[in-house]
Amino acid sequence: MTYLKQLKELNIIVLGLGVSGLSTVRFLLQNNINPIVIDSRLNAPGLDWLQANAPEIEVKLGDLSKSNLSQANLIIISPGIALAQTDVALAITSGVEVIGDIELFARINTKPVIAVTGSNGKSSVVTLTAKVLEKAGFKVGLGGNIGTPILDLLVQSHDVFVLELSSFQLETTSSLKPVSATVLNISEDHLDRYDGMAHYTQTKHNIYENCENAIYSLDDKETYPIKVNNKLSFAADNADFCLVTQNGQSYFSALDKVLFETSNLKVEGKHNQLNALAVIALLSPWNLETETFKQAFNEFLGLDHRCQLVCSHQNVKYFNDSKATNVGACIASIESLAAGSNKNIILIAGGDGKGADFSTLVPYFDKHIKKLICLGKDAHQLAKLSDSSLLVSSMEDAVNLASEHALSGDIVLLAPACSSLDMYPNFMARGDDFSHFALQQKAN
Ligand code: UMA
Ligand code: ADP
Repeated sequence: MTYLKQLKELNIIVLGLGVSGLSTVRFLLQNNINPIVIDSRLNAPGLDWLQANAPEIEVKLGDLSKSNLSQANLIIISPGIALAQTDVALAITSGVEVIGDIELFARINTKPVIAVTGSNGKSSVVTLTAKVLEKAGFKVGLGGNIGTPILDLLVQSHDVFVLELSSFQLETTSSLKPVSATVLNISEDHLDRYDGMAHYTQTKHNIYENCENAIYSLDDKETYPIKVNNKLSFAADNADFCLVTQNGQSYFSALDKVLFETSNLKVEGKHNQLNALAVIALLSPWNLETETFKQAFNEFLGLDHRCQLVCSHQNVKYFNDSKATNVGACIASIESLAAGSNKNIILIAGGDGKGADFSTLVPYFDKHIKKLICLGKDAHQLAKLSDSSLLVSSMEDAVNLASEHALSGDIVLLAPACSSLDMYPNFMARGDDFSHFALQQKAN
């Protein structure tokens, strides 16, 4: 019996009605399976769609303890809800199987998969990987944490899937068999959900289970795969996929073969070169032409809200890196824009730190930050770390203050080291707000 047929026999709860929950419901309905839908929010995002398109579906909203999760044979849980949530944990103890949408996809999908996780660089790496594959003529399904829920893509025909996976999604995924998989890097994130770094790291390592080729960062021991036979490393130096210098020029190199100059990669910064090496490594089982990588690298201009130049005004550049939602990303951002030992950056940071220890930022603040402008829930915690810090209560004040302090040649950078959810619906809305006020400086 196929897994879809087995599902028809089960009493299924879809828990969470956000982007992935709604996609799971749609997928089940397309296959004539009617789940019960439960969400702790009274105004769950997918409610309008459900009421308009499938009013027959039973929906329970509010307090999960009143929803009797243990009545199900299978719960398909949204990534935003932890397995440790009391009612979910009780259901698991009473024998209910709990999986996520990625696991459901893995049990049904028959096409090759490339899977990417890590604390930073996931979206950049999956997007560039997909671009290279498309250039080579493949029909690519790009989804997961990047925003397109993967079950939406399963209904279309694809040659290969490229998945961005968060630690939340990897908590509930066990059947994925990626051709290549990577943990790009590990730095502090989501410590409000995990019992420390070891727990967070271990969850990320689920991506290597059953993978054919494990791609890891030679410079980051926390990414080293343990059980996989085929391992390939990437790093600036001495790795299977690395950078080499010839006649004063820097080149990408793959398994001792020099490919092409790194200047073909149009996105800047060392972290983007490492991401590009990871892309080349992930795609090594496909044996693509070097020219294909070169062309795709030339055409990839980066994603919005990732170290994106918004405008330049009186020789001050305004960069939106709203996606720098943790300490590691903030450091990468500062390092890629810093001008030697000049303190040329006015940094806007703050938001919800998700339980992170901000102290690793101090050397970067001391070396490169002219003024630190802090806002949001954890503003005070960040402000304590620099003598130059100023507190504000809105993005408008943050950008205005930054502009007052900026001199010709300086950079105003939004790289919050925090999630946006204390003030905005998502990191895009925060980035748009910053860009709006940055452009207003130009107009004034
Ligand atoms: N929530 C409740 N009650 C519920 C269900 C959810 O309060 O019953 C809350 C969650 O705690 C969370 C919010 O609602 O704060 C959204 O959770 P969700 O599981 O409904 O999220 P989706 O809308 O399905 O979006 C999810 C991913 N979100 C999370 O993991 C929190 C999206 O990643 C992803 O793009 C989408 O699935 C498609 O796969 C976002 C994200 O912030 C971008 N990811 C984190 C990150 O990148 O750091 C992991
Ligand atoms: P993710 O999807 O993991 O959040 P993104 O590709 O969206 O990663 O990049 C978010 C931010 O993280 C970037 O703007 C940059 O500041 C930082 N970043 C990207 N790649 C790396 C990397 N390899 N190492 C550290 N930081 C990175």
